Amino acid sequence: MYTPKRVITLGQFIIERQSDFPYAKGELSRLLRDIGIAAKMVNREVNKAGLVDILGDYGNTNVQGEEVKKLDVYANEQFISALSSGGETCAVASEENEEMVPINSEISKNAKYLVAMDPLDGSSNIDVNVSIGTIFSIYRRTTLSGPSNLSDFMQKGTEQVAAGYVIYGSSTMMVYTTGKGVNGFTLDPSIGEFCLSHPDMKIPKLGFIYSVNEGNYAHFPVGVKKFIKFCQEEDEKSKRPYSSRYIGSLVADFHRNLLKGGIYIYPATAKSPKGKLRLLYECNPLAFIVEQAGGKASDGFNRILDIQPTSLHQRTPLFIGSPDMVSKAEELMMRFSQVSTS
Ligand code: AHM
Ligand code: MG
Repeated sequence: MYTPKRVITLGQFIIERQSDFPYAKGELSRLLRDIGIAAKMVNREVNKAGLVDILGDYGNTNVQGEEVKKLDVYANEQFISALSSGGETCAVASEENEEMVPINSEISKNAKYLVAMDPLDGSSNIDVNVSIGTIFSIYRRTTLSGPSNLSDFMQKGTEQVAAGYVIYGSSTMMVYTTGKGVNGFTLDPSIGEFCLSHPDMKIPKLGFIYSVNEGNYAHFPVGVKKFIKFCQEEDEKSKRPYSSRYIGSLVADFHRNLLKGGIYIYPATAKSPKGKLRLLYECNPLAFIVEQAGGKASDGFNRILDIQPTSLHQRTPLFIGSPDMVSKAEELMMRFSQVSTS
C-alpha cells in the first residue's frame, strides 16, 4: 500500500519540539517562527536581485517611483521589523547597526530574548548570483528588568539558546539548533513553507575539503600555511591532497562543509590581525551549530564558544568544520605559534 511521505513544515516542527525547551512557554517557538517569516520576505527580494536593471538599481528609484533599497539594508529592516512585531525580542545586535537596537514596542515590554544577526552575509556576492545567507543567534537577556543594555549581549557563545542560518542558494534553506541537534528545512516555493529536508544533521568526522582565501597566503600565520601545505600533500592513505573550495560567502562555504565534511578558515592576517569575521553574529552561531552536528569551532587555539565578548562587533579568527580537520589545524597553530615567518 502506498503511504504518502509526511511533510513536516518548520512551523509544525517548532511546535512539536517546543517541550525540548527548559522554559517552554512558546516564546522561543514564536521567535523562530518570526525569523522564518522574515527569511521568506528576504528570499523573495534576493530572487529579484537580477532584475535590478529592469526594476531599477539599488539606491535609485524603481518604475513605481519607490526607492530600491540595497538588499542588505532591506534584509536588516525586514528582520528587525519581524522581531519587533513578534513581541519576544527585547534587543537586536546587527552587522548593519553600529549600536545595539532596543525594541521598545508595547508588545515587547516583557520580552526575554536578544537576537544577534548578520542579516545578509556575503553581500559582495549578491550582484553576481552567488549564494548568500542570514546568520542569527538567540540569547536570554541577563538583566532582569527595564530596558535591555549592552551587557546583555556580552555573553559567551555557550549561553546561546538557539542559532541558525538561512542560505539563499540554488534552493533556500533554514538550518537551526536549539541545543538538541541540528535540523535543516528547504523552502518549497510552491507552498511558501520551509519543509524538513535534513533531519538531525551530522558533519563527517573527517572531510576532504579546505576553504580559505589563499590570496591572503603571504599574510597568514605559519600554522595556517603549514596546514594548507598539509592539505595539498600527496598521501594516498589519508586521501590527500584535499580539494580547495572557497565561495567567499561564509554561510555557503559552511553549509557545504557541514554536509560533505571539510574545514573553513578565516585566520588573523597582517591586514586583519584579529581576523575578519564577527564573534557575536557570524562565528558563535555557526560554532553552536557545528558542535551540535558533531564538529568543532576554534580561533586556532581556543573554543569559539568560550570566548568572552567585550564588544558588539568584536572579530575573531575562525577555524570551523569537521572535528579531525580543526584539531589538526589547531595542532599546527600551536606548534608554530612562536614562528613569525615561514
Ligand atoms: P561581510 O559580512 O562583509 O559579507 O563579510 C563576511 C564575508 C564572509 O561571508 C566570507 O566568508 C568572507 O567575508 C570573505 O572574505 P574575503 O573576501 O576576505 O575572503
Ligand atoms: Mg557578514
